[in-house]
Amino acid sequence: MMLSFLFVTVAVSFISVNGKQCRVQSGNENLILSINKKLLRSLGNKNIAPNPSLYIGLRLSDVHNQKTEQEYLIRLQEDMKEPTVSSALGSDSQRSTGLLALHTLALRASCETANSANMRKQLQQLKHRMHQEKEHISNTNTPQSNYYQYSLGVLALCVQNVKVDPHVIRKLVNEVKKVSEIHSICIDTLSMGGLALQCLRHLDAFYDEHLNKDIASAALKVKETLQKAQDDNGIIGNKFSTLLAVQVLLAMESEHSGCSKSLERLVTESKIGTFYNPMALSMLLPVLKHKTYLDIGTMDCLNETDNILLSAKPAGDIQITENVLVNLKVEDTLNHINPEVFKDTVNIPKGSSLLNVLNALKENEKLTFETENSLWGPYLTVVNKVKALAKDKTYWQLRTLDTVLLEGIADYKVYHDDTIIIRKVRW
Ligand code: B12
Repeated sequence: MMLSFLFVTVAVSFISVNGKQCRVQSGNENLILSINKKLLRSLGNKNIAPNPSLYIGLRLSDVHNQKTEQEYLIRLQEDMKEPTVSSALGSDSQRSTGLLALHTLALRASCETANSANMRKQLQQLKHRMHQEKEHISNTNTPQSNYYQYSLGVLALCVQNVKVDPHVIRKLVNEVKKVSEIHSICIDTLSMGGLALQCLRHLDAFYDEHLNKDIASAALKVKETLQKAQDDNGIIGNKFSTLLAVQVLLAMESEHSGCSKSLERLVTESKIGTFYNPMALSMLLPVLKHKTYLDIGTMDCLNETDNILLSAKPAGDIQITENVLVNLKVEDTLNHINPEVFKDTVNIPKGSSLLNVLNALKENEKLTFETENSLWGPYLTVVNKVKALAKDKTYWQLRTLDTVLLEGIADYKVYHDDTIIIRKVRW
């Protein structure tokens, strides 16, 4: 009896000591502060719709610039009042499930509680949307949006202790179990599912034993799949999906989670400037602060600091003098008769983005294209009048000769002799 007590004590302390290892090593405080400042500065762009993820990332930090965050919250609230969002393709559409969920999480991160009229309305809307999503899955086998957004919806309700419809949960559990078994999993989607499931584990009083068991085993499956996907350098999927995967490992922190190796890698990548897209920064800052989206539910906004000062923006890049040659091919693989849409070589200043390349061709009246604004930046939707739309489950894939780009048109920087292929494919 005494021996088994001793064993339990030792085992528990081993887990907690090991758990604590998933922390950024000391000496990186200035790096983390500079990331916090970059994210705060990114709020200044008034030309694009406010992004709830950026606000959430900042709220999960332990240091703040209250005025900047407060002003952004006002912009977010104004935006939430808009019933529809305008699309670059000319039609007004309803706000996506993911955006609705992120707005709800942002509102909670501002410490608006579940009883406020504002929040009640938001939660009601989200519950209704999740019902529609669930029906859509029943009828077509896929959500109206995608499983990443479906999971975000569950998460946003769950962190506020709102009972999520068991049928909605069941669909998430099934999907997570299914995708964990297949080879080409989308790590981001699996991670968001894992966060939602981990949150649901704390709401077990709402559900029967059978569902609780399934939630726990699906959450474990996510953790195991992420651990299996982790490479020797700590990358899980790719550099960007590692951001969310680390959140999951942090949220499920336990013995040998592999979390610290990936966290260390994120620190290294941060030092070499891999993460500059505000969306990536908003997912990076919480994990550097050892926080996850699950922590939003317990935020009380009391005794917060207000000590981040934003000095003038640091000087921009050095003047570019050199030019580079870039080959661009546009193909519509779904058009078997005439797949080649466009082909040319462009002479462009070094350091240009793929968007700069497309703009240069547009200015010379060689090519036309359209984009739609998204949380990650401009999303390419139409090239030379050929549309690739979500409703048809097609998209313009950005690739080189042998790899798929890890960034969008505004972020990817072309280099000399680069060959970019923009290919219409199905997803
Ligand atoms: C689902 C998804 C897709 C779907 C979107 C279709 C759909 N309706 O489901 C498909 C397969 C088409 C797709 C395409 C691409 N994706 Co994608 N995608 C995602 C995922 C898993 C979820 C997006 C989402 O629903 N967000 C929630 C909602 C609320 O946000 P949203 O901004 O309104 O969502 C829309 C946009 O994000 C847009 N979108 C999707 N991917 C991308 C990528 C970029 C760069 C941009 C600007 C927009 C965009 O589609 C979303 C749905 O309408 C994210 C993962 C993540 N962590 O965000 C990756 C992610 C955003 N995608 C990524 C990438 C790289 C791409 C591609 C550039 C891949 C490629 N080489 O072609 C292309 C975009 C090309 C283009 N035409 O501009 C990266 C972005 C990393 C970065 N640094 O920019 C992510 C983070 C995945 C990853 N870890 O690598 N994607």
